[in-house]
Amino acid sequence: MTLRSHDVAPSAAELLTPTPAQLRWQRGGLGVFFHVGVNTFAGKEWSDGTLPPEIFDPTDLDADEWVSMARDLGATYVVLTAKHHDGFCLWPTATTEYSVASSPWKGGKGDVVAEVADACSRHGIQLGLYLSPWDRNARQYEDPAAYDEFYLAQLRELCTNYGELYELWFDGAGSAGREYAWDRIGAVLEELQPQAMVFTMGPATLRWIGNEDGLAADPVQYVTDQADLNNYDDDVVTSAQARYLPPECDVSLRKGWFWQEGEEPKSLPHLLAIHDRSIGLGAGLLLNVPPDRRGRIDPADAARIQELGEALRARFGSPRAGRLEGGDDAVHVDLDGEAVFDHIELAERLEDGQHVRSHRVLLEDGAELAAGGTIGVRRIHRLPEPVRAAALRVELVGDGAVLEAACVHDSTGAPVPDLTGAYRAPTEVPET
Ligand code: FUL
Repeated sequence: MTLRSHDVAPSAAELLTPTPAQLRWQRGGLGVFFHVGVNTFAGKEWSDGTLPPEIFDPTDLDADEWVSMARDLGATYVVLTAKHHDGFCLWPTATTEYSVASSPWKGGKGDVVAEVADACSRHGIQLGLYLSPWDRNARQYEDPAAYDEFYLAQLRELCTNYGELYELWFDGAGSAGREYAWDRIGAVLEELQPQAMVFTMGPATLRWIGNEDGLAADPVQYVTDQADLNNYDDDVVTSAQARYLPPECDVSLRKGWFWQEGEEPKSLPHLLAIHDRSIGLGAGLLLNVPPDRRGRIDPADAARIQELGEALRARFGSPRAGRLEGGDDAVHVDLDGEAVFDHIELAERLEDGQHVRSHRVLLEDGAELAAGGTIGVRRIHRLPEPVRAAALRVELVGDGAVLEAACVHDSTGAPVPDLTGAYRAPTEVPET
């Protein structure tokens, strides 16, 4: 499979620098994923397109609750599974009867995508949509030319009827070896949603981090010529030329992506570790919080998300910004008087590409506080213990590297991440 640029024939240099939309997305950092559909009502992670639409019947669907939870957590966007691999559409599409229009929910007059889109505009949150290329219900699927038309029609509906989209999530699962009409898909996006970010496949502007654990690892390179495609096999997408393609880390609050009876949310220390290993390393984080059979957030999940929001605010809510002085490869950071801190946050200037290959943070007497590889849009170092200092020195290695910002945080009393946990998301193909 081939990656293509979203832009019309960008130059080689342009390929290595972010578009304004990519930079905006990177600065946004955190998103919340909502997996909901027929699977929610069948206790399944994947289904094969034969579950009856009648089982989709949330008793109390409240998209406002979902989106306000995301906003309170500090997310800048949400992504909703408008269509998962089973083919069931959460909007009343003209392309298939396998949709909410054939369900009892709201007498077949409901539209989950519209409810989430409306809640997003009320709460000032951006909307992303997941439209699975793999479709196990569409009778056209085995006829690629016919399926391409069907899929393009679905994409047009989503790109036309729900306002500005922030991200299109093209999930690679189930699609190994299959080519879709990416040129035409790219043209629809150019025409209808030119600012939307595109996840991993086709005219991608983002790439999957390569696991479903929510974990990046230093170095986090924004320029690459390949990206992993899905969690279940080794398929990768490659492009002839390396290009700017920042990573998104996706992970579910629970074991599964869809709400399942008996599953528990991850612990707060685990979620904080995920935060530090994704956002803290300059990647994006898309955290899944699956609505339950009522169409509400499970109370245990809602409580954990609230705890997470409070913990993040306790750690990062009152930054002390530093004033940067001096040269490009050794920057003096003036903290405007003595500060006690146990986190240091750095940001690199990215407008003309990612340049920092390694860096160190020192006290004025030369004692090293932290060191690492890439910085990118944000790099957070947690110190083993609090430090008192009025200034720092940041040393950068990398041609053209420029430090854009530095600040410190004091997280005294805030919960600590559990960096010892060896949690891995399942990589076996789910039962259908
Ligand atoms: C995977 C899918 O197979 C899962 O069901 C889920 O949607 C996850 C985000 O992506 O590839």
